[in-house]
Amino acid sequence: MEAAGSLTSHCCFCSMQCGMTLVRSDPKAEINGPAGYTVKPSPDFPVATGRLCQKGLNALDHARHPSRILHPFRRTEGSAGDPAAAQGPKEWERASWEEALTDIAGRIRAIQGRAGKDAVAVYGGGSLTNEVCYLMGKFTRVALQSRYIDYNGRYCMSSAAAASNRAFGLDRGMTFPLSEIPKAKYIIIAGANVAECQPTLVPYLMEAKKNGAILVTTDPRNTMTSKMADLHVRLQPGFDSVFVNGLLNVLIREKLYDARFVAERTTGLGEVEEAVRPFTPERVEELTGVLEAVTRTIARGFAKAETGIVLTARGLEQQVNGVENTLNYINLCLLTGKIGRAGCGYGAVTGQANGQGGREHGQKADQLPGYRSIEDPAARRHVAGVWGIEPDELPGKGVSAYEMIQKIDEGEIRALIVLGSNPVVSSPNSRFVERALAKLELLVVVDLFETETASRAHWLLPGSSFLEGEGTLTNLEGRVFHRPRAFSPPGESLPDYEILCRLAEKLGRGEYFRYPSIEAVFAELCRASAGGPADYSGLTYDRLIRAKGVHWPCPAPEHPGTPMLFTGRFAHADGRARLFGITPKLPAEPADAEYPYVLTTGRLPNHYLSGVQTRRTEALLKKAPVPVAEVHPRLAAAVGLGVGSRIRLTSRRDSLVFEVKVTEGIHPRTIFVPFHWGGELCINRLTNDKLDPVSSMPEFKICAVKAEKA
Ligand SMILES: Nc1nc2c(c(=O)[nH]1)N[C@H]1C(S)=C(S)[C@@H](COP(=O)(O)OP(=O)(O)OC[C@H]3O[C@@H](n4cnc5c(=O)[nH]c(N)nc54)[C@H](O)[C@@H]3O)O[C@H]1N2
Ligand SMILES: Nc1nc2c(c(=O)[nH]1)N[C@H]1C(S)=C(S)[C@@H](COP(=O)(O)OP(=O)(O)OC[C@H]3O[C@@H](n4cnc5c(=O)[nH]c(N)nc54)[C@H](O)[C@@H]3O)O[C@H]1N2
Ligand code: SF4
Ligand SMILES: [Mo]
Repeated sequence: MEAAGSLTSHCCFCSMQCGMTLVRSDPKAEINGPAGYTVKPSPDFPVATGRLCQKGLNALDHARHPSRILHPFRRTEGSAGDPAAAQGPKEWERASWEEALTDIAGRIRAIQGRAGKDAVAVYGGGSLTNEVCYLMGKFTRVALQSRYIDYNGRYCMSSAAAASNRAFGLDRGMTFPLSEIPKAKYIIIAGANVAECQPTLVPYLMEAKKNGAILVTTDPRNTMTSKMADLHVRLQPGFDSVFVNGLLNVLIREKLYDARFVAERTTGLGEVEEAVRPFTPERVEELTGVLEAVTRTIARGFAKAETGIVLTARGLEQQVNGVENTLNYINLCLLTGKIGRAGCGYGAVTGQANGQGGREHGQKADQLPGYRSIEDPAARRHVAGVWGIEPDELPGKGVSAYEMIQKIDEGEIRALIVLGSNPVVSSPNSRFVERALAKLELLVVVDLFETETASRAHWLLPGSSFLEGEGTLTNLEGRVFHRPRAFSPPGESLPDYEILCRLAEKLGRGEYFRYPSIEAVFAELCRASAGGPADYSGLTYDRLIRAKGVHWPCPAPEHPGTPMLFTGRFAHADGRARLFGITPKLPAEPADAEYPYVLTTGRLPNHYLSGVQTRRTEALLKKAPVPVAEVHPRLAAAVGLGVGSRIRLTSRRDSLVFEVKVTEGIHPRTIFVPFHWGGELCINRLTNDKLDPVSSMPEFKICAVKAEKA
């Protein structure tokens, strides 16, 4: 039970979704607002067992920041000197909700009248609740009747999702609950920096190590995660599939794989044997520099360990070969029979608060709620039935997030609603994105702040923070849980769901969006998901609150939920998992004589994504006020960097200058820059926008650059 005067919530940042208690530390402060509250870890929520990282401890600060947008604002280029404009950011004019929604709906109808329904698109996010994600999809298909919706999870989980769907027939990031980690005797963490990105997962790894587990990491850099490892494999970006083929080669040549499991529960062994034949550990050493003894040791160790887990994240997934890289790591689990039993499994470590649920309920271009395909006639009938429309009225599938931006550039999409993302900072080749968005006839951004994307909008609408919207989220282990509302939205800001429903009303489609409460939205989501892969139909708020979360699938009220997947069968029709033989391919833009270095990008422990929230949090910003490029001493010497020098990085798209940190802990020809800043510090101005052909994931982790002393 909470102490009197305290409230319960969950951190808004990563996929661990640690529980937090908000303690009223200033008795004089207003009760209905975060001003007088302090964050404490909540021991009640089982996942993080009473821990919060720096970001969680400071999570109230952005929500109560003075720059929060508290009213609808309309862009008024010529309104300087207008007294109304003084109340908001420059060039913005404050408006009422009535004016805002009436104008937006009128413009949408005019654009659709001229250019067709698909001229209006929606761009969502993975930090939103399941209920809001669900409504984003329903709003697009039913209120706008457009095919174009996608979300920032395309830049995040799409390669891992596609790989899991291919291999297992189902995508739930982790196939096991976190509580299995301490039972694993061998853990491989590939392209994942969990110690900096999911810090409260570390105690599970420490527990496993205490129980005798061996921990292996692969990364081009030394990170806080690799520092925990028994063996760290320093790979140049783009070489994971070569290295994994080396491991698989040893497993097969030395007959170390689990022949019975492979025969009974998988198909495709022959394909793998074929693909990995050339990749002897000696050959892998020539290609990657990883000593052949290291490859052999890891292959043998993992195969012989009684239990084992493989975790991957964006390091190898955010590449044009991201799906294949991921499939190869999944091969390791399948060949060794390490899945579907205690202490075993594969996990793609989900990133955002609701990165998992965000991709299950219809925000993806080709999906309906419950992780159903929008091209499956039975799924269309079911969901149309729940929504009270004819299946024919449902649009077909749209395109991925970055491809929507390309369609804006080409003029096919003319209006965009962004809710819960900052694509001007987080998209690859972001200069192109800036130019494309400038072509829009209507850009509506629903956010807490005037972000780099919002500053280009025609309308900026004040949405709700994590403290103000009740709903459910699904964490990295597939646990669906309830997050209560702590405070009412400040000023005139509204819960996101209400904004969508009110806009639907203005568009003349209100009859489909009248809910007595947010709980009613969840009940409808559960019905829509019934019978789908991500089946939530056995869940209710009451049950989630009592049980502190339930793992999906949960198809009936009496069903206990499914913490461990694939115990008896995989989700393909024949019950078997698929092995895939992977022939490693080059990245889209390998280093060459003109652009001799590889730029890779990623995260810092104290910032979050496009930085909108954490750059507004003083305690976090002061630890990393600007992005710093990490370079190897040899590269620094080759470029002629001295103490205090800055580095100019130039890709085929743009050129920017950064502060430098020289460190032995990075691959000598690789440069790392974090992506949490906008404008002249936005590393995505340099990144490559080539997409994985299956997942449409951009290649954030590899592009070729020149480096010079600035
Ligand atoms: N502090 C913090 N935590 C976060 C976030 C944040 O912004 N800040 N974001 C959240 C989100 S949305 C996500 S998706 C997750 C992301 O979590 P991660 O994927 O763990 O984070 P990244 O830093 O993007 O990439 C992980 C590592 O991949 C390495 N890498 C680069 N190229 C390669 C390669 O070719 N092979 C291999 N093996 N490794 C490579 C990088 O050096 C980096 O250390 O974190 C979540 N947690
Ligand atoms: N170079 C490079 N680029 C990357 C990556 C990388 O590793 N390298 N990683 C990619 C990944 S994994 C991800 S997930 C994306 C994420 O990139 P973005 O989608 O841009 O992520 P955020 O910065 O979280 O943007 C979320 C926005 O929504 C707002 N917001 C937060 N909560 C709410 C809410 O409840 N309601 C409303 N209305 N608004 C809210 C925030 O203020 C913020 O402006 O970036 C991708 N871009
Ligand atoms: S580990 Fe993730 S969810 Fe937990 S406090 Fe840190 S950022 Fe928040
Ligand atoms: Mo992400």
